[in-house]
Amino acid sequence: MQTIEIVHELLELADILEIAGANGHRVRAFRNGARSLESWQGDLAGLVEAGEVTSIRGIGSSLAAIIEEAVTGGSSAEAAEIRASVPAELLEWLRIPGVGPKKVRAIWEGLGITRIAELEAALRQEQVRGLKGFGPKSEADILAGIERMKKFAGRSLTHVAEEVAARFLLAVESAPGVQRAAIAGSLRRRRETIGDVDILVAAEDGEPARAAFLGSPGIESVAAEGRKKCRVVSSEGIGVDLRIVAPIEFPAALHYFTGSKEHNTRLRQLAKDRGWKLNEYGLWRVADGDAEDERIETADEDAIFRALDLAPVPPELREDLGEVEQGAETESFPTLVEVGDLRGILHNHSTWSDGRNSLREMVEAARSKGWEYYGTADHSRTASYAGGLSIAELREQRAEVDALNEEFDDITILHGIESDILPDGSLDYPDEVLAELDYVVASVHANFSLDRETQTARIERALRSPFTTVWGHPTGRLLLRRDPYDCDMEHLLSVAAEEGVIVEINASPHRLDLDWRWGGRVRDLGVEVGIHPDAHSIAGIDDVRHGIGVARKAGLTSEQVTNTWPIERYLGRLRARRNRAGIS
Ligand code: DGT
Ligand code: CA
Ligand code: CA
Ligand code: ZN
Repeated sequence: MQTIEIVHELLELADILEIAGANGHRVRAFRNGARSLESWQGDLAGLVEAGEVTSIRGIGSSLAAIIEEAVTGGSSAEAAEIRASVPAELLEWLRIPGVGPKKVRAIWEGLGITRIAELEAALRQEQVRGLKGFGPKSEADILAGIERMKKFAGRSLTHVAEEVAARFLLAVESAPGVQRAAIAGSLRRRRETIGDVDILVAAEDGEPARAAFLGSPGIESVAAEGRKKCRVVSSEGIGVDLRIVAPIEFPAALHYFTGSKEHNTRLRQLAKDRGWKLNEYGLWRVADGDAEDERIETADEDAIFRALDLAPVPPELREDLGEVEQGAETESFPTLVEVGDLRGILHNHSTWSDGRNSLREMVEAARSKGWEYYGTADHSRTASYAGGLSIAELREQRAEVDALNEEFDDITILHGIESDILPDGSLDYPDEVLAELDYVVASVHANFSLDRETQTARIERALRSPFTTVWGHPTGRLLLRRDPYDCDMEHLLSVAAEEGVIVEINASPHRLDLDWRWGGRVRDLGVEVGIHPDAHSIAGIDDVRHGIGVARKAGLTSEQVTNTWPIERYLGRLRARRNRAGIS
């Protein structure tokens, strides 16, 4: 097992212990151990060999034994004993949003049920509200959680699907005879969640590609192993489809398997209107009677669009949300923003609040990418659970920012804060403190369930503050976990436009928020957008690529994305926002 897998194992054991009613010390020891193992950087296998696992802070001898067994591939007696202490079905309850080990224990103990179906029945029969700590509201919440879990069942976050896709692509790409290999489906369209991964291969002889695919590492089970069609389930639990086509079929197949289904239907109709036929094998002139249809040569996907008198549609836009009409009216689509366009990143965390790397390490990482500016925005004081900064700490941090700016002449560090939007819509520090900062990301982190009107008014107030530069993760959704809060987005986007507030595309794969579906509104209003990684570690910085996917899906060019701008223009943008409000 890799370190990260061991971390997950320890966290799961902690959950099981808590469900089993183990004492709090022991549960905490597992959680703390997992956390310190996660942040520990070194050669774990070497440490195990030397018998020095307990030298990691927070790892005692009992945890060390579990880790040692996990590293060497064995299974520890203690882990097995913990697992045996509760029915395994109970662990599935933890996938219900809003249900943690404490609730699982209480319901299991109170009603003696173990399966989710039984839980659902108990909730509907109002048996749970009688248990201590529960009421009609929590019953309704858990039921809603189960509904959501069902709705999301079988979908995965993009960063996980991406990793799986890369592994299988690598396996088939180098197989003998493979001329082209590509990722298609929702992943190529950069959807925010992925049902399954689709991989397409062009080869005259598909056998080597097929063998390479089925021999790829990380396969849980094989669902189909046909000559041209294979399907496996990866060890991450994600379905992976492989289609093998002849090289001449590749462009049409790539178009077909990229989808969306709705987009395909529109194009098939356009072909039909001309007496043609478009399918996964090609574009055809339909012949009369028994004669064979005649293939219309299309060297690549673009040629298919051109043949149908459409400008080639970028994959991200293929959702039948106006792209077919647009393609018919224009010669070419605007060039969508790319990762290489970025000149800086904003909204990042450091060890000053809940980040895992120091501010200096984060800045060094941004420098090494060649970016011109880096904006730090740790949590504000109300977010005490995330180590939010007091006024004194904010000023100390300013000193570090100044020193780093002094030290580096190839990158500008901007001092910001991610200010909680308080329940009444005010920001988290007095004006004179906010005025000391270079920028403010205003975000909702609590009070998600206000009614629509109150929530809208609350956020509007924050957007109208002259100190608010950026509206952070605007809808508040957590993909596959939490729906957006109820508010009038349409109105709030117009407020952002009016006030000159930058609307964030939060690139964390758990958020991808602003939702790309607001792209049309954003473009109509001329709202400016910032693609921000919300990085909590150096590795998190690379999440910007997911944000780029969202921005492309929203149809945005680099011009509308503020952090593609040169530093002077960006600083001018920050100044203009403040000047308008008469703050210097
Ligand atoms: P997913 O996997 O749910 O995230 O979404 P997709 O879009 O990847 O869907 P998937 O994997 O079922 O199929 C991949 C593409 O294949 C899909 O986007 C369009 C094409 N396709 C699949 N089934 C049909 C169909 O019945 N009709 C048409 N026109 N296209 C289809
Ligand atoms: Ca798919
Ligand atoms: Ca599929
Ligand atoms: Zn946040």
